Amino acid sequence: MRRIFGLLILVGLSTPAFGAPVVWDTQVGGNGNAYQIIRARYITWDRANTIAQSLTFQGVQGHLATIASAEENTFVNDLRRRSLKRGRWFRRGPTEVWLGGFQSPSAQSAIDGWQWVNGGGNIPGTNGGATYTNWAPGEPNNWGGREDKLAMGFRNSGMWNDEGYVGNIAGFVVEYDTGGPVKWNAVPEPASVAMFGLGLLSAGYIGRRKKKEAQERREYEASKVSSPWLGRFRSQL
Ligand SMILES: [Ca+2]
Ligand SMILES: [Ca+2]
Ligand SMILES: [Ca+2]
Repeated sequence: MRRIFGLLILVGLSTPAFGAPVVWDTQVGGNGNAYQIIRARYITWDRANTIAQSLTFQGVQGHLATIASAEENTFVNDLRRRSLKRGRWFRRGPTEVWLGGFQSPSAQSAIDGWQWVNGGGNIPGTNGGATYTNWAPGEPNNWGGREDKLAMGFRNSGMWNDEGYVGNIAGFVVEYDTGGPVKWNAVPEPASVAMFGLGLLSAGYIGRRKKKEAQERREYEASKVSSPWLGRFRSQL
């Protein structure tokens, strides 16, 4: 069995697929950064982290993606879905991709000690605070006592999972800070009437994104009810 799994790893890693970086355009409320999904089944977080830092786009060094808002999460998750859908075995294959989040080895519980790479600061271990997070219900759960890296794509949703099993991993997300200095959870300060109008527009945009995320969460909850047999496995995710 172990041998078969090893073979699967070799097959998976022998066909890495580097999607082209896609810019999150400031014209549509983005931050100007570029994001790239790299399909590499069963890759470890450490390896993905090293590869991400070795890549450049428009002269800017990459890093595993850091998510500071619901809008950024939606943009990256849409990329993930589009990228993985092209994979022939997607429906049966893993759906999670590594993000640039990890947990300190000295953490005392499942929710403690999470932080972003690239100087992104702490990641709260629970949803609903001032700092954006999108943990799936019940996550992070430190399943098996060995989950200390952050993945997106939990059951093919945009929600996050603390992950430690590469069998669930389809690849990773690289971000390039081509939009300039990183602004963490930046709140726009309207400086003029024009800016105010822009603010109203982006408020509508944010509202739609939040709606979409809420919808996704409802679908997730509904899927739990309609697939009772999944209950046996869900706790392992
Ligand atoms: Ca980011
Ligand atoms: Ca953990
Ligand atoms: Ca978990």
